[in-house]
Amino acid sequence: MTIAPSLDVDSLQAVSTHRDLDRAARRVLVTNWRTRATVPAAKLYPHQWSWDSAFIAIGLRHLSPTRAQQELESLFGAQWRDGRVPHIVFDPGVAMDAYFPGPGFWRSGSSNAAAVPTSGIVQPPAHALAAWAAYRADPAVARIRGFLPRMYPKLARWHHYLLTQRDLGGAGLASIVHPWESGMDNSPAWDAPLSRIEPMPLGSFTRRDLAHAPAAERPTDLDYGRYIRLASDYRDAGYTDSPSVHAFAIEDPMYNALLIAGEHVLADIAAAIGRDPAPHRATAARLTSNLMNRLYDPAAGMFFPRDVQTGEVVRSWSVTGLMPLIVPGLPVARDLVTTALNNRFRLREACPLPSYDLTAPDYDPSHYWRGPGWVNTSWLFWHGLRLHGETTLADDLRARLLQRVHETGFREYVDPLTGAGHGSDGFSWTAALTLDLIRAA
Ligand code: 9WN
Repeated sequence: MTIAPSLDVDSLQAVSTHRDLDRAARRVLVTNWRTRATVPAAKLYPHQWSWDSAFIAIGLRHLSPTRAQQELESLFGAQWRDGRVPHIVFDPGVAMDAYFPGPGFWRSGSSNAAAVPTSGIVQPPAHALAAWAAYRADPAVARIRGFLPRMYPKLARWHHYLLTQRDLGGAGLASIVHPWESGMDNSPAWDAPLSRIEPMPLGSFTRRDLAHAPAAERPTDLDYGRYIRLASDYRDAGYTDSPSVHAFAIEDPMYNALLIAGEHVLADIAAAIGRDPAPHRATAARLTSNLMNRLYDPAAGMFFPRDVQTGEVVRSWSVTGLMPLIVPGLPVARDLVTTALNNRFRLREACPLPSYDLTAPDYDPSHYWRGPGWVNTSWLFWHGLRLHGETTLADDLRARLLQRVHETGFREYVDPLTGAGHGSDGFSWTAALTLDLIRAA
């Protein structure tokens, strides 16, 4: 006689919750798909964004491995001749003024072979991880499409750009040169370095974001004035990278952690297509040691960004400082987990992982990157927990994230303590990573 495995009430509920969520997540991804890529959110972000596409591909692979590959291929189709992957690829079919700053502001010209209009700054390098995930979803299809042999040189050039042109501190780490490049635009970590920037006068530009999101949740006009000043100075310098051009230059922990994790993956990709993986492994090892020496504070058990202009560490407890958990072999993984468990981030209760220190006086649960949680950084931390054998914590985080999304919907960001949803609804990476978490069981 065979005995059917019994499921308790909680497990049965989880199964049906996951089935509903899975269906709803797929619907968001289908709705937000345009001709060759997915928009982050239909109204607020009507073009293709760089690191969004990486997270979207990680989820999209469960729906269609081919589409996941196309998502990355279309982004890299707009790669610049110098190797950079622009943070926005504009859809020429969308009104020029639907998003500010649009193509007319950036004037990317023929910087990429396809002459597709793009922005001129970059975003965190999550793409190698995404490409490997898309490949592994269906290696046979990927092989027929020649996906890895086509993507590998592009990914390698992208990393090369960051490792060379963006080593502005000369210490072997990549620098971001605009808060938008961090992906965590309005993080309190950027307040001090940004305060040195002369803002562009109000009235010299028109914001579009406030038509789609409450002003109290978005960056202030003063912040925007500084964002636009930095972007126009970079543009007017012909997008040249040098410490004299970049008044804002930061070595960011998450940015570099993604680059290191990406180099590990590039080694795997190189091996899979018969190329030499050794240089990527060597780069990953060198960068890990630079990350530890430059950005880790052992007394705090935390990574902090470093301001390249002043040489000083920015002691702001932003979630970026926990993200190096995604680095394979990180020597301080356990200490980082301990930090995530303390009152500042409350890993066991707060969900998604707060973007900023819950105990800070300026913690704000509904203000862009100044407190609320995002599913992408939580997903990265979950990935890091699994990588370092913290299975119980990883499973617990996964279950609570899925429950949160079930209750709140596919929102852009969420109050980590109350679960109140904010920003866009039908947000693509929330849906994509939810799908991935469901399928990870
Ligand atoms: C500027 C698209 C992007 C995300 C960023 C997020 C936000 C843009 C904005 O939206 O940034 O790039 O207009 O605020 O901060 O992480 O990639 O979803």
